[in-house]
Amino acid sequence: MRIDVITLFPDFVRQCSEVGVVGRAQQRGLLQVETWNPRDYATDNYRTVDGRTFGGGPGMVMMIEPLRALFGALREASDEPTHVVYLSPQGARLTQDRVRKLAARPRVALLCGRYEGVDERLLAHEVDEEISVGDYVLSGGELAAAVVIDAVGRLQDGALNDAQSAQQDSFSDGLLDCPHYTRPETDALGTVPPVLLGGDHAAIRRWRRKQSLGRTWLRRPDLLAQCVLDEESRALLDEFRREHFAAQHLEAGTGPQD
Ligand code: 4GX
Repeated sequence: MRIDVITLFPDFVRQCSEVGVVGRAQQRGLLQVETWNPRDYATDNYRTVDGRTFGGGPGMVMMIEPLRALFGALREASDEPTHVVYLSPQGARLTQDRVRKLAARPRVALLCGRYEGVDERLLAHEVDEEISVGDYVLSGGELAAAVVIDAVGRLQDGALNDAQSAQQDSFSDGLLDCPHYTRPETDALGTVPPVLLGGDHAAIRRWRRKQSLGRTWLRRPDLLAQCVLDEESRALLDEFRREHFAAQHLEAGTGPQD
């Protein structure tokens, strides 16, 4: 897959995508990240890319002309159609579902806005999808683009090894991840749940599933509401809830009848 990033800060975006799993995916030729700087397509001596906002008020807006020329060059340079994404808080929330759909495309372009954003006419003409990484305001689209590159890059075939397999991710089944432990077995901070030390793989699978369900119930009831649970899952979640309430009552020094 190829990702083209349109940004006034190409070095920053490139550096973000060169580390870890996604950096390795690039080295292995599974992912190609290229940057395009609107400043290179400005035509005046000052290489202007922004203008004052019509209607008054503070802030600057990224102008049509450099971006029109840039998109012309970008589309000229690609043999396949490019799916263009604009990163902004007005977009649809990025979910693992959207990540999967983007990851399946051969070419995606990420448009990073600075200042107050991009002239709306350019957006209407060039952008296929507007995405937000969350309900907060960044100072530009670059970090949001880096989030998309990371989440999409690690899903490319061959990017993850077996241990990291995307099958094991939280969200792959719509639930949060279970807790994880490593050596030592006993520590001043506590002991590892005994079931994980026993080698009963069916019991371990059930424990992990139960923790995933329970944590999702406690922390993200909105996600749980989206899940269709089979009979085993419902039983495991019931078990988790009963244990959770029992532990709460112990903590409060009261019984369920109080
Ligand atoms: N998820 N930002 C875009 C420029 C901007 C300003 C106003 C449209 C209107 C963001 C996010 C995000 C900051 C990127 C503002 N665009 N992007 N930028 N949250 O906060 O994606």
